[in-house]
Amino acid sequence: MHPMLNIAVRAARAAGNLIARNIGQQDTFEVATKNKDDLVTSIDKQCEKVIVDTLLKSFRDHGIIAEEGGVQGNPDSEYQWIIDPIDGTTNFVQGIPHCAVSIALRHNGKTEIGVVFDPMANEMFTAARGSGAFLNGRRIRVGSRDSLDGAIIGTAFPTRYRDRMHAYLELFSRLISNCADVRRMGAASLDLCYVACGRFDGYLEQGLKAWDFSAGDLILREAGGIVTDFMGEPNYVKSGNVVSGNPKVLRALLQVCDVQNLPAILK
Ligand code: 2AM
Ligand code: CA
Ligand code: CA
Ligand code: CA
Repeated sequence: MHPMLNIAVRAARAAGNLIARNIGQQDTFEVATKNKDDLVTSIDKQCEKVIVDTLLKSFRDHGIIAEEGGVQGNPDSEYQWIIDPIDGTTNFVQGIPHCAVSIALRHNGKTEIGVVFDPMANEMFTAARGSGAFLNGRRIRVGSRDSLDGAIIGTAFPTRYRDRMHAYLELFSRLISNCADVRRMGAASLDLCYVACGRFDGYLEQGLKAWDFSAGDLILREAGGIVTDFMGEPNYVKSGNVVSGNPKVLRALLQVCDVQNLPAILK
């Protein structure tokens, strides 16, 4: 295994143990609200610390961009780790066993390593660029569906950007009339991994941050998937607006998005 991937996996497991021991135990941790509906708990911070400590112990000169603690380590390094200590904090607080640790490594801006660990399912999704994607050490691939017929599509409401809700719901209405059904699971990193291993046929969500999608994005692309923004362009890295699937499902989802008539607010 890629030596840096190995250490990222170790960091993800350490944080995952903390998640598994505390999930839903609201009397054992503190919950604060960052901004409306965006929760952070003392366990998010503990998870982030164990990840950052593990990475910086091995890679003293690397930089860190983490959801809760922001920029740490060396901000000028070619190597930057992007960390979401608990993706799906709302699920974690509520005791809904669907959340993950997400760790990605960018080298000169390009994602080289991705790790997404679901401690409740004990599922470790990993990828190193050019070497394929794996679930608990077994190679994974996107599904083979060639249209939205029968397709299960992951999505989420744009709770970060409530002003987009109306436009999103119109798109959602077109989506649900064109596929078999949708799932709204609440952890973006796992949504991407579920497409990567064929559990979902596609996934779309608006307004993600780098720590939500960076690891899952690499895992999905290494599994044969494609990720674009709602226009079919690679600009999702900046906008955080993500549409994904195997190449055929992606094309069908972009048709549902209807680029020509896509409301400006969703671009
Ligand atoms: P988080 O738990 O790390 O904040 C759910 O659709 C996804 O969006 C999760 O990955 C979650 O990540 C994030 N999320 C959900 N609600 C959010 C909110 N109000 N503000 C910011 N991020 C949110
Ligand atoms: Ca959050
Ligand atoms: Ca997140
Ligand atoms: Ca988080």
